[in-house]
Amino acid sequence: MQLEKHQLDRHNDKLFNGHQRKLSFVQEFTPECEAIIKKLMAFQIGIPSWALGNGGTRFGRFSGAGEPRNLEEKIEDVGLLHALNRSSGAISLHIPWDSVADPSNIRNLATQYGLRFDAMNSNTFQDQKGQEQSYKFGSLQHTDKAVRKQAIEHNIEVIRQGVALGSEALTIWLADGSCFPGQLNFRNAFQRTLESLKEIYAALPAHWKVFIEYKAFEPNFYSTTVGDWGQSLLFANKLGPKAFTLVDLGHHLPNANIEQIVSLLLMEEKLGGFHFNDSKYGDDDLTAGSIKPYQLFLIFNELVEGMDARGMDHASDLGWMIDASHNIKDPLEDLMQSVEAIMIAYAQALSVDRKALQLAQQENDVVRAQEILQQAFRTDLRPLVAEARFRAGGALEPLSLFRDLELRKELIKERGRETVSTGL
Ligand code: PSV
Ligand code: MN
Ligand code: MN
Repeated sequence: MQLEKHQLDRHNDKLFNGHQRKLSFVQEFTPECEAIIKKLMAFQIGIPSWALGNGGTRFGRFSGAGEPRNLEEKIEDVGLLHALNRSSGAISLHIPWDSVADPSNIRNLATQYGLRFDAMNSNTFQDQKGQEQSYKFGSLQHTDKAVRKQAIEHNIEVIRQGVALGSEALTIWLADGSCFPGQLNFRNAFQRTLESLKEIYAALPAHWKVFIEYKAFEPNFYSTTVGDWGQSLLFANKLGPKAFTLVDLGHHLPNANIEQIVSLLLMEEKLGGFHFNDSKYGDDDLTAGSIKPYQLFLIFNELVEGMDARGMDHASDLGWMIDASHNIKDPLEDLMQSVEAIMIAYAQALSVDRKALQLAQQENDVVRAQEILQQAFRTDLRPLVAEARFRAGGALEPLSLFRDLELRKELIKERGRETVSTGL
């Protein structure tokens, strides 16, 4: 299903005057509006192929109707999102949940929707049908060489598929760890994982990156072999210049200071990318910005500061992806909300008065420093985000257009009510 130009135009025409009034107000009080709008227009967030259906929880799954039934339809969904918000110009695949039978067809289809392929994700946390070795006791860390070999080969196969699609990064998230004290020797597990990662690293094409995603808990509940940013950074440093740490916001112990982690990883030139989501308790995979919007802003504040200090390109030097799961919301609506929240946090971080903040920090003026940050956070910059979307050819209000056109109903007509999308 394609969004028609006349549908977009009608929507934008209807909202244009109100939008202009809000925009002029923001422009009056926000210096550098034009520069912010340009940066917002360039900023794209990768959509995970596994978040286009209702994942449910381990207690149940309430199937959503009209979900994509294959990779082609997932690309169609992300294409629709991108047509609405012009900020979702990439899709991140998970292998083998996504089966790429004909890469050149899939690549052409994505190009038609203006999409590129973000990081490829491997999966050695589940056993697949017909698989020889089991990952019950880990994959790259496994005590049995045959299991490690199988997991290494899978990752190399994912790189191969990614090359065919034009992706340039591999994200490795390992469920490896232990459930009970004494189950494994931490050092040996680390060393075996490192040896396995080295083999995968050696298979990376010259311009590729590998992202090592860490997670403190789940599905192993006593130890995780890549459990935090320290362990991920150790692996990345030992592997070499193409290896980086990936930060998934839901993978920390409660109250971790993620913005500080981000700042130091950037300083070490080892921050590779993000999985955006939000959480209250654990790896909840909720809509970005739905629980802790101030944290999201503080993370972007460090990103903008740290990337500018190193002369990095905001849009292309890191991998920006969402990692979410849906239980009760329409996945496309939820993803639109996440993208919007990320863009708002980014816009607010761009609007921080950096010079004044540096001065306040230098002078230990704690109150002033807080005022500067909160001034940016409490300013409603949604008109700038909408303007960026509008100038890029998107909808002023993507979510209301999606609802007004009853696009989910259209998808149900095409795909039916009983649909199950692959993923979590
Ligand atoms: C693990 O919790 C994770 O965050 C990793 O990124 C996985 O690949 C993803 O979720 C999808 O299950
Ligand atoms: Mn993740
Ligand atoms: Mn996760």
